[in-house]
Amino acid sequence: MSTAKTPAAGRAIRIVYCGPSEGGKTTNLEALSRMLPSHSLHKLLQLATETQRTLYFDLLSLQLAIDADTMLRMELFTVPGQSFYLNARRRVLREADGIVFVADSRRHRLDANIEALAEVAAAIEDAGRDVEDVPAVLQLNKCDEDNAIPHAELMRLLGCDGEPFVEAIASDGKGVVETLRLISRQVLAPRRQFEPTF
Ligand SMILES: Nc1nc2c(ncn2[C@@H]2O[C@H](COP(=O)(O)OP(=O)(O)O)[C@@H](O)[C@H]2O)c(=O)[nH]1
Ligand SMILES: [Mg+2]
Repeated sequence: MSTAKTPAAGRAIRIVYCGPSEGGKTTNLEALSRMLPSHSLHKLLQLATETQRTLYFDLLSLQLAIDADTMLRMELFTVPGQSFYLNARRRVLREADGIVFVADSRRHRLDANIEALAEVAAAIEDAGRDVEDVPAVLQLNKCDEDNAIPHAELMRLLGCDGEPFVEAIASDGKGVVETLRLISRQVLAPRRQFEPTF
């Protein structure tokens, strides 16, 4: 009997990692590409395939088995914090199914976080979408740093009290899978009963 799974119809689920430069977006994808295959024993996660760098973003393609017969493609992108061209940013955000905002917890990066967050919100609205309607997760990265702002204070300063967040040390792989799990749940839950097991 064949164990081949059929790909789900339609395009891949797209998750965009945004945030200030040097916050740890690329590090998230690098950590996932290392960590996910070791979780492949779990039924829902088949494999993490490739990373590739382009002018505009990093891309990590994943395939998830969402039930016994169906594979779902998921693409994780990063968008550079500064040098990202407006049109490309709009296009990526227009097509995003979910957003992970990677904040840099270091106190001296607070303004950069606030600026990047405002820029993402503006780009979503430029793309004709309502910020409230786009599934989003905040990752508070670099919480290992001495001058990291405690999470409750940082969430308040970002104007994000009550929003879902994950504390992370992406360079150690901490909080990285949790972040993907949280955004996956938000993106996929409305479509079907889905509980990621990675
Ligand atoms: N201390 C610390 N450094 C980190 C963490 N995450 C990423 N970095 C480092 O921060 C730098 C910038 O990360 P990068 O992923 O390139 O940032 P990007 O510009 O958002 O893609 C790199 O030197 C990473 O190794 C973390 O959680 N803690
Ligand atoms: Mg990067």
